[in-house]
Amino acid sequence: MINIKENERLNVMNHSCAHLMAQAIKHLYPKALFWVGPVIEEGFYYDIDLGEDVIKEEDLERLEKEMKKISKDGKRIVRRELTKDEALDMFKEDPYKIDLISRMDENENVITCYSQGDFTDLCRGPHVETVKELKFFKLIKFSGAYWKGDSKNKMLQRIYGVCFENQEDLDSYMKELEEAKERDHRKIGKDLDIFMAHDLVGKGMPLWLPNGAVIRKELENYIYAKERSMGYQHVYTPCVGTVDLYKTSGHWDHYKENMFPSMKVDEEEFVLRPMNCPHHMLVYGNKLHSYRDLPIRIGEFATDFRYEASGAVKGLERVRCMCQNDAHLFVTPDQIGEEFKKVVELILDVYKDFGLENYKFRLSLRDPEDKEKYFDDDDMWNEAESKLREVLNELGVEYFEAIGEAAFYGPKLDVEVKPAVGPEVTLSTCQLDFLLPRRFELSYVDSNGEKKVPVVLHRAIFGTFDRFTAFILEETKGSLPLWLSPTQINIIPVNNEYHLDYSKELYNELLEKNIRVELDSRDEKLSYKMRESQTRKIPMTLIIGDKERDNNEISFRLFGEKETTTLSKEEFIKLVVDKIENKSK
Ligand code: TSB
Ligand code: ZN
Repeated sequence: MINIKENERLNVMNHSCAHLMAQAIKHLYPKALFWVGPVIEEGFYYDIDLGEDVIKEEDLERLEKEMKKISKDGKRIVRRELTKDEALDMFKEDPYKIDLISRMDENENVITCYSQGDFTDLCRGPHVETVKELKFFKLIKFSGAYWKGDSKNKMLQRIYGVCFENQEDLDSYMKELEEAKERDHRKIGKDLDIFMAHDLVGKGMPLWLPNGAVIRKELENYIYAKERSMGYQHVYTPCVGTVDLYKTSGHWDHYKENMFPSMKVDEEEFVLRPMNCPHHMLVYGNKLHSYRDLPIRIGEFATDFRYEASGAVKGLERVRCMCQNDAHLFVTPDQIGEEFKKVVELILDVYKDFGLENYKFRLSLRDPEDKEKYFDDDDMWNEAESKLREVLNELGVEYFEAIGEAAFYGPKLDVEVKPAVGPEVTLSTCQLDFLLPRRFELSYVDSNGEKKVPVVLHRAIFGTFDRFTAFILEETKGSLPLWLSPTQINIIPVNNEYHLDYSKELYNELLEKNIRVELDSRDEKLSYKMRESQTRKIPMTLIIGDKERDNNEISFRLFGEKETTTLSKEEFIKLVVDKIENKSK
C-alpha cells in the first residue's frame, strides 16, 4: 500500500484535507475544538473535542457531504504569519491551541495560521492553493484517543480519512484497504475460531481456542525438533521472579515501565517476568563450565508479561501475556560469529519452510556518539558489529543498518514484517549481550585454566508464538498448509443413509494415523456442507458417494479448487501422510 506520508504531493493534500474535515466539523458542531491533525502513512486524522457529542458511523457521511460542499465553494487557502502574542490572542478561547502556542518558540520557528473561508487553524503548512483541489477523499473510521495519549486526560474523538488526486487512486486504495481488513488476523482469528478475548481476563490477554491451540502445538513441535537437532537444551522455569532477580539483571532499572507492578507474598516480592534471560542465567550458573562445554544453548517456550499501552495491544500481534520461542546461547568470544551464523541460518530455514518472503533484516547498531545509552567499550562494540556484518555478508542476505537502534548491552539483528493493518513489527530477533553474564557473575574455565565470562546471544526465531501465528494467518489469509491446519480433512457423505458407514470407517482409519479429521454427518444439503468446508478453509474436503464406497476410493477437493481428484484409499492416505510429514505448503 502506498505510504501517503512519504509522498510529497499526497502528504500536502492529506494535510489540507484534514483542515477541510475540521472546517466541516465546525459547521456541523460549532462548539468543536481541535487538537492535532497529522498526516500518517494511511492518510490523515484529526483529534477533536466535541464536548458532549459523540461521532457515530452515519456522521461520517454527513461530514463528507459538508466537505464536498466546502470544496465546491472553492475558497483559497491563505497563510498568515503571527507573533506569539497575536497567536495567543487569536486563539484565546481555545485551551488546546493555547497549550500548543505556549510551548512554541517564535524565535526558532515562525508561527503561522491558515484560513479558508470561515475557518482558521494554527498550522505549519504547507497546503494546497484552494480547497477545490480536494475532491477525492473518504472518511474511513473513528475512534477515541486520549489527549496527548495519556489515559489520565480527556478522551478526544479521532476521525481518520484519506485523500487522493483522482477517483481511480481513491477507489484502488479503498479496495486495498478492504482486502487488508479481510486479511487482518483479528478477523481471521474470529472467523476460524482461533482465539478470543474477554474483558474478565483482561486487555491484551487472548485466549487460544482449540483450533489455535492446535496451531500453537504444531509450531512448538516443529521448532522444538529443529532446536534439539542443533544441540539446544530446553527447560521450564516459573513465569515469576523476585524483584531482586530483576535488580540483579538490570531490568528493574531499565525496563520497569514495561513490567507489571510487583506483588508481595509472605516476605517475598514478586514480579511477572517480562523476559526469561535472568532465569536462564541462573540455569547456566547452576554448574561449573569448561570452555569445552560451550556453546550451551538453553531454550524455553516461556510465558512473559509486558505492560503494553492499551491503545497498542492488538489481537495476537501485540499482547500483554505472550509466549516466547526463546533461547540463550552461552558462547566464548571466538564462537560468536559461528553461533550467530547458525541462528541466521535457522531463521532463513524456518522462513523458507513457511514460504515467508515479505520480511527485512535490520542490523541494529549503536550510535558511537551516544555514550550514555550504550555501555562503554569501543573495542567490544566495533568487533561485535563487524562480526555480525561479516556473517550477514557471508550468507549473502540483504539487510539494512539502523544506527542507534542497538540494545544498550549489544548489537542485534531483527526481522521486520508488515502486518495487514498497522506499522511494521519485529518477528525474529538475535541479540548479542556482553553485560548480563557479568551481572550474574557467570563464568567458564578456558584452556589455560583461567576463569572467563561467556558472551550471551538472546534469540527468538518465531519471536513469540502469538505474533508468529498472527503473521502466518495474515500471510496465508487463514488457509494454512495441511500440517498446520486445525482440521486437516473434512469427510462429507453424499447421503447419510447410504454413505455414512464407509465414511465412518474412513474417519476412524485417518484418526488412527493421527490425522485431524472431521466427519460432517449433519442433515444438511451437500452443497451447504461443501461451502462451509471452504469457509472454514479446511485443506481437504472428501465427498463420499456410491462410487467411492463401492470401489474403496476417495474423491477429494483441495481448498480453493474446483476440480475433484479420485484416488484409491491407500494412495490417498499415503499422499496425506507424506504431505503432512514433509510439511508441504
Ligand atoms: C530473545 N530477552 C530477549 C529474548 O531472549 C527478548 O525478550 N527480546 S525481545 O524483547 O525482542 O522479545 C522477543 C520477541 O518477542 C520480539 O522479537 C517480538 O517478536 C516478540 N514480542 C515482543 N513484544 C511482544 C508483544 N507485546 N506481543 C507479542 N510478541 C511480542
Ligand atoms: Zn533474553
